[in-house]
Amino acid sequence: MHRIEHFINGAMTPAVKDDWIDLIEPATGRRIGTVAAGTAADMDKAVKAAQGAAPRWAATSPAERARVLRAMADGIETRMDDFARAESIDTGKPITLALAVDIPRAVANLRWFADAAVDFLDRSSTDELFQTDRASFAVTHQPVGVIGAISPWNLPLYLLTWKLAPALAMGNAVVAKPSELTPTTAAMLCAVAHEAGLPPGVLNCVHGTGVDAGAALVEHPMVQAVTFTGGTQTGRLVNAACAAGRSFKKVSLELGGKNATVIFADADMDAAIDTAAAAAFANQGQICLCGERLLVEASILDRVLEGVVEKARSLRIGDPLEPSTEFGSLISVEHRTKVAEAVKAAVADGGQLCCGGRPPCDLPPRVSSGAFYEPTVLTGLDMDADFNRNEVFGPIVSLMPFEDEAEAIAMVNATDYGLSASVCTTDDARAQRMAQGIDVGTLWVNCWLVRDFRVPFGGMKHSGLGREGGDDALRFCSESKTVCTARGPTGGTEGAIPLSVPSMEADS
Ligand code: TXE
Repeated sequence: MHRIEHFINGAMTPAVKDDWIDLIEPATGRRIGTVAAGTAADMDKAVKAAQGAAPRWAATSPAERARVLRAMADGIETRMDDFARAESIDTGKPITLALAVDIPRAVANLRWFADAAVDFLDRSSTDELFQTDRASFAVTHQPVGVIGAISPWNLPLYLLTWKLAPALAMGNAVVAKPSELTPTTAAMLCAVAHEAGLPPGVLNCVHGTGVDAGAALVEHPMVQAVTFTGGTQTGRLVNAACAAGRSFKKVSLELGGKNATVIFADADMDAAIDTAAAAAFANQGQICLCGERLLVEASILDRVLEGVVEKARSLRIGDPLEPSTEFGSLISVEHRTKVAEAVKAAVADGGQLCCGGRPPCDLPPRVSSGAFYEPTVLTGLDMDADFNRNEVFGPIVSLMPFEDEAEAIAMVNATDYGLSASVCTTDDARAQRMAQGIDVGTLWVNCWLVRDFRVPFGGMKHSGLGREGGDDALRFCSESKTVCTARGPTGGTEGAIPLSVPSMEADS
């Protein structure tokens, strides 16, 4: 049993109120510990600690900040197995996935942004200098101050470090609010940061529910920017709160998706089926980029259906801590109920279950009470059925036929979301036309979930606001300031717009 406290000003800190949230291992249903149920009072302490530490950290050289971030990455890497085990226990994901993706990616986030910030600030000092005959302009990027980072439960350490690495590397102090369902690796990260020499107050972590701790972070007047990954409804509340205080906060929202995988008859069929199955079932379907819709050219529908069902049935479901397990538990019994209800409603709407649609029955004894749900394949639903429009966030895929490119594009776009899509085709010109027509932040051609740190990541429509990754993240974590210096003895105002005209001042 472990007990997780807040991390404030460089130390594990008891909560102001003696309130605790039970931590449940989703794969077993057992209580494995407790986490502090933070309140506005805890958040205020953390934000003030961050505010106090921010100026010194901002004044530290980018190279020194990069050194500390790399030391944090090393600290996680040396404890890779402990981190992966903790992530698997908290989330129910297979430990092999945590070892192959979640934790290595957290290490890479810290290392990549450490170097990227140095490079960005260096490039900016030469690339963002502009001259006219009247003046020279220099653009600088200074830290924002205190950044609030709110992260979800599906990829806990991966997404937390994705947010705090650019923030810290650019010289900001951070207050993190990890998901109350999966706080363990965040607490371990704070210990690693301390060992790595991150000065007290630069990274703080307050645990607790979204409505208490999360809302208090977003509403705190000393927080200048909020980066949030979570559900679309919550994102709406966060966005409103960021505009409601005395000043506008910068806000970055990575929200849900109802992504489609599109398979044309000319695709490499085996590879396309692998891509569609991975997109549907990875992390038990709990990734915002998962493909819950599978659009298939009508002539190959039966073949793709057969292939995806075979993949779904072949996944080894079991104890997430067993290295042979490929498919683990959902995040909670409550979430499984939500997923099961979405499937029930889909069947009532005319959908046919081709496999899955229930919890597995032959689980090993240790995990027999876990929140498992079989990989599920549905067909026969109309494009505008609820299931095909709303994010379910579970291991379910709905197959639908299309006749031609135009129909495929219309179907991909027929949701309020616009995060990502995958198109499988061997026709490059067709892939280009699809890319033109589809409204998403990321389109994959003949692949899924291939990522590169340098490219922007985010969604259109209800999938979010802004972009993270690469320079976009570094710009979000800084304020641009332009210094315009007059050239020549006249002060450079000759011919300039006469800003001192009273009527213009009145207009502005
Ligand atoms: O997410 P929430 P939930 C989607 C997915 C899922 C649904 C709900 O469809 O079924 O969202 O999941 C904090 N102010 N995604 O309820 O509530 C919360 O404590 C500030 C997609 O778990 O959005 C947690 O730290 N913060 C997704 C974080 O927000 C608040 C990943 C996310 O929780 C808050 C997860 C508030 N008022 C769910 N309320 C993705 N995009 O990958 C909650 N939080």
